[in-house]
Amino acid sequence: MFKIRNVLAREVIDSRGFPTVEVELSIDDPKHAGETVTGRAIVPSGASTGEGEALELRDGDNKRYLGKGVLKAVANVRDKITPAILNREFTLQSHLDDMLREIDGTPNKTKLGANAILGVSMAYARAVAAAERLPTYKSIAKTCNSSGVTLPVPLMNILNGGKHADNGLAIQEFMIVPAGFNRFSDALRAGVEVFHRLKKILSTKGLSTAVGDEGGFAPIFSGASPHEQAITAIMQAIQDAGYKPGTDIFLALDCAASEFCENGTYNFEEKKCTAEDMVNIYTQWAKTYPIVSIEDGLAEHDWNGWKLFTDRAGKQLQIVGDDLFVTNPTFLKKGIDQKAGNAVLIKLNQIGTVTETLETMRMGAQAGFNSIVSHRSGETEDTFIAELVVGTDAGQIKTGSASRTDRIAKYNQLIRIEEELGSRAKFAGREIYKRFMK
Ligand code: 2PG
Ligand code: MG
Repeated sequence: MFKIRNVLAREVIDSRGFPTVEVELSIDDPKHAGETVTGRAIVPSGASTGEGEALELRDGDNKRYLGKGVLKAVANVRDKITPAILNREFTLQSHLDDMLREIDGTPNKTKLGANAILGVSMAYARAVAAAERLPTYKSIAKTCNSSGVTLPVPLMNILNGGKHADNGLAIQEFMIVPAGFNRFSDALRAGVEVFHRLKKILSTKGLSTAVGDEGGFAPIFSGASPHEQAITAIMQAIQDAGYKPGTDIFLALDCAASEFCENGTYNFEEKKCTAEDMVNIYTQWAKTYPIVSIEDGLAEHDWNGWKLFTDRAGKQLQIVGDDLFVTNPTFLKKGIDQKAGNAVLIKLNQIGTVTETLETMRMGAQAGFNSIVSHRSGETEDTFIAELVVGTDAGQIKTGSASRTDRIAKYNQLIRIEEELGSRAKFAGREIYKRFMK
């Protein structure tokens, strides 16, 4: 039983310079009567958001932060949530989260805002961990009955396009997947080395080495097939760093295809493409390059396209639903039933509570779907997702490139966790993709 003693919310700034919600929540310290322990959390924010995501409440007051202030969400924590939970006792995370959902009362958290609700939910998880004298990942592992010792394969977005850059690439994320290592820290080192090699390659070609929202480079490739130019530059970088593509390091894409799909037609490299054209492009690439995972290859309403892609390539590729599932059990169930996708991207703020996030992951696991715990393009120093990915043994994390502290903070926390776990730490490694590698 944890009694809530204090809740504080404030407006802070994220990695894109936009406001977001931070919450501090204190509960009674079970070890010292009369004292409290506090958990703190900051909510992230997306740019290529799925339509089905829970509401991110913004003020719309153009006199402050171009309308993007979150004072309404902060006020909702202070005036609506706090009075309902203060001095109440909760045994489980789900009890608090159920109550938060009840106070809101809408399916998409439109009354209070998912940013208000999630801030409280994550801060509570952290406070409970503090009360239990456990690191947050261990406390999460207790909540979901997992071993909590699996370090994830990092999906590192070293080349940015789409809505996260200004370079004309339709595809949003070109990721390296250093899965062929024995330890997380070795995988991360390899990924970072490839990032530096890529920088050299791009600057030798006279291309920009400025970075996009997630810390990956955002060069403008001119001429035909800019996407394949991006992929071959990365392949070269892997080799230059002394690693073997397809053995040590694999590739992954997040196409974020909803962003370049208009009325069922995909605007791709100056052509109008059907879903089948896109599936053909992806499967061709997957034959040529060591791609293990493709996220949002089709748009969020294109269920037929998703089914076609999964039918054609679901045995060779991890096919990840982000905008399609929005971490929501209802959409994920539809995907499982219709055989659309075989993996789910997990973003806490798409659904708005820790409990519902865990529920989506559990549902995915039961159906044989992989889960990839993910950052948002607008991030902060908060490292909750590093704790979540280890605590749930999910095995994969997508948290950006090898630059920008908002991304690196998560990797550094994973380094600390790996060290703390010592010989108990297991790196998820190639095992995660084994079923796609026959
Ligand atoms: C995505 C994410 C994170 P955003 O599409 O997967 O990389 O981007 O947060 O902008 O939705
Ligand atoms: Mg995505």
